[in-house]
Amino acid sequence: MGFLQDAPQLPHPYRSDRSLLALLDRALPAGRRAALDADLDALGDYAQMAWRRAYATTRRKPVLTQWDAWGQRVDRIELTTAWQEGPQLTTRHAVLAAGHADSEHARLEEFARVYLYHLASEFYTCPLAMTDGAATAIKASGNRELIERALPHFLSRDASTLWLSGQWMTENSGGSDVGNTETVARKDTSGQWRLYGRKWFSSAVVGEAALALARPEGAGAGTAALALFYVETMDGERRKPELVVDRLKDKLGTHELPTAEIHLDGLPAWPLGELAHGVRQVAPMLNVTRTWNAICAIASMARAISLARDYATRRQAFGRPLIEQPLHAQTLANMQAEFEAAFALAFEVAHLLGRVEHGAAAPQEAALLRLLTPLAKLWTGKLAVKLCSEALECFGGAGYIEDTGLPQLLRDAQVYAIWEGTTNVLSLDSLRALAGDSFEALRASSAIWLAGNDDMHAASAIRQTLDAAARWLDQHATARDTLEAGARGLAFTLARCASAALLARQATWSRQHGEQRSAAALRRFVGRGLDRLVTPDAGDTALLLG
Ligand code: MFK
Repeated sequence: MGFLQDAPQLPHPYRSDRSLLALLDRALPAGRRAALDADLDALGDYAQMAWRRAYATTRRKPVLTQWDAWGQRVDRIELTTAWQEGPQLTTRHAVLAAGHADSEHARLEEFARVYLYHLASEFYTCPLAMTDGAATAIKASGNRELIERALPHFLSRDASTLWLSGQWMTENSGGSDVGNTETVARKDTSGQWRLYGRKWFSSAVVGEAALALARPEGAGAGTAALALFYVETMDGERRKPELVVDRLKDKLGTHELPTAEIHLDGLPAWPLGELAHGVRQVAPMLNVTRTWNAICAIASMARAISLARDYATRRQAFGRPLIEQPLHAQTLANMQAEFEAAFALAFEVAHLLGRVEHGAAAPQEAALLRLLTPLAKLWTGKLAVKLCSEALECFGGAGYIEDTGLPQLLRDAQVYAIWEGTTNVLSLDSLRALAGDSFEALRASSAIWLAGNDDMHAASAIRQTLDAAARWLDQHATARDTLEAGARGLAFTLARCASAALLARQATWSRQHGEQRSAAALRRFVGRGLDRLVTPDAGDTALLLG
């Protein structure tokens, strides 16, 4: 036998992740930090086992059986192994329950778990995200009856009582433009609301409940007339007959996730609150699932970089390991710097969410959270694709071969930029946030994050770029089309500034603890430029599209 290449090995996802360890050591009180360790260690063990198992087993997809042998409609979905393990594992480690614990650190502690678990979960994290979002929206509605009925199930620490919730918004007529929703809510003769319509992307159809947008019969057109309803999908062991699973989607990635097209044919439903402004009511859910999206995106980046770095120590080319080749080392270091900045932003959103929810936040932090949530979601979604693609290239041809497990990383990463709002929809959402006082909150917070950091070049680049963004906003404040056309550039600029300032805060702390890497990440990240502002020329755009 000739030469055989060593496969990449996955270092322990928790114990080897210096970014996560440093963040938790910095942000959590010692007692909470210590209490978290066992769950994170176990989830890291599971992630490492799942990566090894993926090598040894043939990948499967969920299978929908619509009819049983006797002609009965059953719509049964057989799930893959990680999905079968999901309820036990996630309730044992309190993945969802942790996020709703009575502490300002609850969300940080939850999302540390999510970050470690996500890649091993085969996207079981998708229905978990929606369940978390539904719990948050139901709490925000103040609907006591629903809070008492659903939350003990959604946040259960016991797999036998766990319920998952879906989020049924997307329809053929309205993906981003949810205001086009065609699903109708109609009261039956007994006064029970029932939903009629077709939902086009339902990723948690295996769940026991869902939040669904529908238009009460007779209400007007548009977003404001939509209402938000709570539904339950099961009648004991059987799916309710008023919920019909039409088919499972054939997707580019996330193959283990049974995304379905469904019909609602009179499914009983209960309004969360008033029978209008459903999008406003579902917004807390959207902001939570967008946070999940960002954390899962950085988990994909961490996995891709971890494997590429390990492989670079095993693979020799031109007489030395790849990691000693200057250009390869440079490529990996650039990836690491971009990742560390995105990591800082995504976890700041998680931590802020907990602080705001528990009334521990300073007044400006709620406005800051409103802005950073879409920024983190949109930027990490794009960056995950870029870094996973770059990581595949680090393996040469092997990165293009299915049974290395590597192409799946890239295919799955593409979903982050689409789910829960595309990059453009999120860029426009950041304009919504900027209409309030979130820009000033970002400026003030950046100054706090930069305090004590001795990287004067980084501090001045961040300040100057924020000034340029403020000027850009002023200049285009009344030209709505230009503002929208440049919204992506603005959003990337603000995301990069916020991330750099957060990285500076981490670097200051890390230096005090004898660690120089975050400072290097900051220098490298800022060196790659913060300003992505553009003022598109409408005439050129028209010419290019003509
Ligand atoms: C593993 C990771 C797991 C991740 C989960 C995966 C799940 C996958 C399944 C899906 O992808 S489901 C589909 C996701 N779809 C979307 O995310 C919808 C994309 N479209 C938007 O986000 C639009 O911006 C939106 C529908 C929310 C609003 O568009 P409109 O129709 O122009 O509404 P409008 O009038 O601007 O906003 C209505 C109200 O909501 C306003 O409040 P008021 O009624 O008080 O004026 C807005 O301020 C408020 N609002 C909108 N977005 C908000 C928000 N409030 C807070 N936060 C937000 N983000």
